[in-house]
Amino acid sequence: MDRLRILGRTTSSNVRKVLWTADLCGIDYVQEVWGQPHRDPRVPEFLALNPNGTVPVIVDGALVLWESNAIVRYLAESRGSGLWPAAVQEHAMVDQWLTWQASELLPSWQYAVSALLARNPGFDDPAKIAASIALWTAKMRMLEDRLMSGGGFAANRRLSVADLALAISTHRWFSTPFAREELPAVRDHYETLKATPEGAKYLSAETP
Ligand SMILES: N[C@@H](CCC(=O)N[C@@H](CS)C(=O)NCC(=O)O)C(=O)O
Repeated sequence: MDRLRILGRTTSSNVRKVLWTADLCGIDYVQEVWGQPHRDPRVPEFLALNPNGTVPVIVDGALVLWESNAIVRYLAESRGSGLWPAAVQEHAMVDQWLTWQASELLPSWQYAVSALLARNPGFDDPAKIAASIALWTAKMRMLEDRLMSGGGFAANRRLSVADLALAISTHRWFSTPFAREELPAVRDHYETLKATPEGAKYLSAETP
């Protein structure tokens, strides 16, 4: 079988989740650097793989897959790594936190990160920045509670793909310049993962 293809630039947080998972699963993959400003994904060749025109995308034999959290689930499950537990109730918990990362946590920080970190034009409304920070902080407090009651992990008291996705989001929390609340369990979770070789690579200052 051909090597797994991972299409996406490492500067994308959604791509980093996938690369980190693939590394921990010991997968022999080839990365193709798609995404602005490197290679515009909104071209027919790429849109044929992902009609959203976004990265990441993987190609694994006949399977073409997009949506970063679907990809990390697939890689962890298909490679039999412990990052996706076999027991249904255990993987349901991992799935809950993965889904929460994408559907609740990520939207909460988008305005604040666009304004304060990316400094994108048009994101300069103080009221919207404050609202985004308030919502983001509320979500991060939920993560703090979960990590405190969960032995320092998102689910099942052990490492899973949910921890990787959450740490990538936490990286935004620490990279964005604002007076953030101190959340000790969140900091421990982040620093513990960042102290691993893969964590050091994917939670680095060059990739906020
Ligand atoms: N929900 C999608 C979001 C994908 C997405 O928005 N990717 C961004 C990078 S993080 C992208 O492709 N931006 C356009 C570009 O890089 O050219 C996922 O989780 O995979």
